[in-house]
Amino acid sequence: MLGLGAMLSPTLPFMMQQTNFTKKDFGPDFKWGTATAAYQIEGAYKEDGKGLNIWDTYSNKKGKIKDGTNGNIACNFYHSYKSDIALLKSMNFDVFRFSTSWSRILPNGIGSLNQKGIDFYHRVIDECLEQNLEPWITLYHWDLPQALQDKGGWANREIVDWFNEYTEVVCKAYGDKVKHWMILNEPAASTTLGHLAGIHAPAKIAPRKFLAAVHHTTMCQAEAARVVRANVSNATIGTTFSSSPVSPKNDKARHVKAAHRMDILLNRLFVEPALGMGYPTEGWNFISKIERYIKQGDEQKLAFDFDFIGLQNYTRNITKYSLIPFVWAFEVLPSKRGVPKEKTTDMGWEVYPEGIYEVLKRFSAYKNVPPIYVTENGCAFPDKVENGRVHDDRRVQFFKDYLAQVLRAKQEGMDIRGYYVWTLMDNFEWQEGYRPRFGLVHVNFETQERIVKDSGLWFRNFLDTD
Ligand code: IFM
Repeated sequence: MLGLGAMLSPTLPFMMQQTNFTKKDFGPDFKWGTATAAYQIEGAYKEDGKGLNIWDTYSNKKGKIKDGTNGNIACNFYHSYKSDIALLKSMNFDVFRFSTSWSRILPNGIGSLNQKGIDFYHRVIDECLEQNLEPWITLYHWDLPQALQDKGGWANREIVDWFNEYTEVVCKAYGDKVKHWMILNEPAASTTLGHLAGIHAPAKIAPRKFLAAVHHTTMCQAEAARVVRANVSNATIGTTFSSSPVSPKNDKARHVKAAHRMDILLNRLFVEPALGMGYPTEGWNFISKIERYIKQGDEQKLAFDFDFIGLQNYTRNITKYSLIPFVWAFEVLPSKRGVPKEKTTDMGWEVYPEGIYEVLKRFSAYKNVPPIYVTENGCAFPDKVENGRVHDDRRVQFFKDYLAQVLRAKQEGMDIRGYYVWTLMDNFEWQEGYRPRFGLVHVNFETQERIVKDSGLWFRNFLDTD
C-alpha cells in the first residue's frame, strides 16, 4: 500500500521532457483511441424500447443541470453513429471505446431484453470492425436503469446479481466480436458524486448509502469481470479508475490528514481491493465503517486478475482540511491558489501535465499491477467556430504536454499500452451540461453539424506515420 509520502515524491523538472516525439516513439503495438459514454452522446432516450436511467430522470428535473439541458438528444449518436465512427477513423485512431446503455438493453435493468437496443450496439460494433477499428466496451458508465434505482440502486446488495445478469447478456450478445472489456468507468466518481456530494444522479447526500454503494460497486467490479471471463473466449478484461495526484495545502497536520483522506477517495478505494489489498481504511474512521456492509466471504471476492487497468487523469488536487462532516477534506480550487487562467481548463481544472506521469508511476508501483492503458485524458476549452474551422491551439498544446509525460513514463519502463483521448466529440458533460467542450470534433447542438477541430487534425497527422 502506498502512503502519502510516495504520492508526494518529487518528479523530474518538466523542462527535461522530450517534446519532439512521434507516434513511433510509443512503439508499434501502442494503441491510440478515443473514449465516449452512452449517456453523453447517444440521445434517443425514449426510442426503440429503451428504458429510462437515473441520468434521464435527473437531467430532466428542473434546476439540476447548470445550463438547463439534458441528454435526451445529446449528439444524436444513436442515429449518426456511422458518420461519427467514420470521423474517428479519419483521425487515424485504432480504438473506439464506448459504453453500452444498460437500460437500452434491459429496459428494467433485469428481465426482458430489448432486441432493438441489442441490435443498435451490433450496428456500432459492425461499423467499427468494418472500419478496422477495435471496439472496446465499458459495461457501466454511470447510467443505472431507473427501475433498479427504484429498488435502492447501488446501495442495494442485490445489484451484484443484477449487474451479473446484465453483463452476461452483453457478453453473450457481443462476445464473439468484442475482445476488450472494461467493467466500470471511474467508480470513485460515480459513488462519491452520486451518493456523498449529491451532484450526480442519483444525487444523494447519504454517507451510509455511499459506503454500501462503494462495497457493492467493488463487488460488481470483480464479479462481473468473472462473468466476462466465463462468457467471452480470449477476452482482455480491465476496469478504469480516475486518478489525480493529491497534496496538502501545506504541511500542517490537519491538511496532511485531509489529503490522506482525499487520496483514499480519489485514488485508492477501488484499485486496492481489486488488487487483493482490501479497502484502504487506515487513518479514516468513516471509511472503516464499510465493514458493516461486508458479508462473510466477500473479501475473497473483491480481487480479480485483470488483464489491464485503465487510468484516467485530467488534473491534480491540492487539499485542505474542512469542517464538512464525513469527508473533512476539500479541494483548494486552482482559482483560489493563484493558478493563472491560461493554466486552467473550462472545468476550472489546473493543466498539470506532470500529474499523468505521477499517477502512472504511482499505480505502476503496486505489486502485481497489470499493464496500464490511459483510458481517458483530455480538456475542455471554450472553442469558437471561425470560417468553418476550430483553432483549438490550447487543446493541441495540452495533448503534446500530457503525451510527453506518458512517453516519459513509458521510457522509464512502466508498462503502458495505450492512450485514449476524452473525447471523440463535444457532448453532455453531466451536471455541467453542454458548455464544457472536450471533443476533438466540434458539435453544433442545434444542427448536429460536426467540424473536426485543429486538435483532431493534429492527431490525424501525428498518427499517420505507418
Ligand atoms: O465526461 C467525463 C467522463 O464521463 C468521465 N471522466 C471524466 C470526463 C470529463 O469530466
